[in-house]
Amino acid sequence: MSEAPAVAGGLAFFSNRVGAKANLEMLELFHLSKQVATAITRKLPVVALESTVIAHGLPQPQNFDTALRLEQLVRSHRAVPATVGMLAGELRVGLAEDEVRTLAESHDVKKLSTRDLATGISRKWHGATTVASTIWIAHRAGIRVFATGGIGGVHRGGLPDVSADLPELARTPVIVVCSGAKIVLDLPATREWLETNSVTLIGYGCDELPAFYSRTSGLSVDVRCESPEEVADIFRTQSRLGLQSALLVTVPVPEDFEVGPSLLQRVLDEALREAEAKKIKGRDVTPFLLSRMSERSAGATLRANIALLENNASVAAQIACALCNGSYRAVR
Ligand code: PSU
Ligand code: MN
Repeated sequence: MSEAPAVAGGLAFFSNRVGAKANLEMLELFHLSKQVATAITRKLPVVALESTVIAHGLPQPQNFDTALRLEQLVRSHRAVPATVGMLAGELRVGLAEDEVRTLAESHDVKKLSTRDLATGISRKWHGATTVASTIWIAHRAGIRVFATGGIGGVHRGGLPDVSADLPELARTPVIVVCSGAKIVLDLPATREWLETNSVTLIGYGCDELPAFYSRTSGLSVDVRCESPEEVADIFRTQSRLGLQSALLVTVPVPEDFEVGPSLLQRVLDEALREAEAKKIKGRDVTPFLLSRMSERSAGATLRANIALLENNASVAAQIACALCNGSYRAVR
């Protein structure tokens, strides 16, 4: 059974203590699990996790198993996981296992970006939060570290399609751990967007922006870091300067799971062509491309996706610990 979500009284208390940018009326709509509320109040390391990757990014049953595994990995590094999602219109920060299962297995789970949050609450939807809406919520709840697979970005093709993840990254001061932007996107355009909007790009043990299923992109990062402490130090300085953008920490997919360039190019081209022929639009584009690529690569892209999600959750937990005290030294 799920534990009772914490109420706004407690939130008011820690919003003062951690300096979360939120007002009381807003916080009344946040439902934190007891464990997450306690961790935030005590300033323990917390890692926020998104749920769109569970509901729409990965197929069943791997989606549920991966969601639980990410939480376990965060815990194994002595941080508290806070998976974010919406259940019957309640904005939840920290989901119980049965609630993760609902998001993984129900057919009526909406993909909620920031623009959909109010509608979802009003209509009492079940919803999965994207990178954009998850970091919007995490920051206001007082969580400083977030992990995902790949962020959204500028899509390829004629019609301008820019993920809401990008503008949210430009105005939300949290650490976002990912493996770059999804390969289905226009990576040079996405990199330019981040530069124009002053989002610092860290390569975690790498000099090139990782390209999701692939470790290289030919695009440079702003700075290379080798340890959680180095990332924590830059983030602390960024906070002192009052800079409002996210710190994007990009981690390459583990070598054993990288998808080779020729296979990747083939399945990507096929998926893009099919999306165009079927006129897939808006919020359906990313889930469609990811699932087609997995089918056409006999699961190679899916295995890479899961491996990088797990690795990123571990790195994020180590960074969250370093932000709190600093007990990790080496890149993992
Ligand atoms: N990373 C993954 N799989 C995903 C996503 C990210 O490994 O499914 C999701 C994230 O939730 C991200 C969203 O915010 O895709 C971007 O969708 P769009 O391009 O429609 O903004
Ligand atoms: Mn879009």
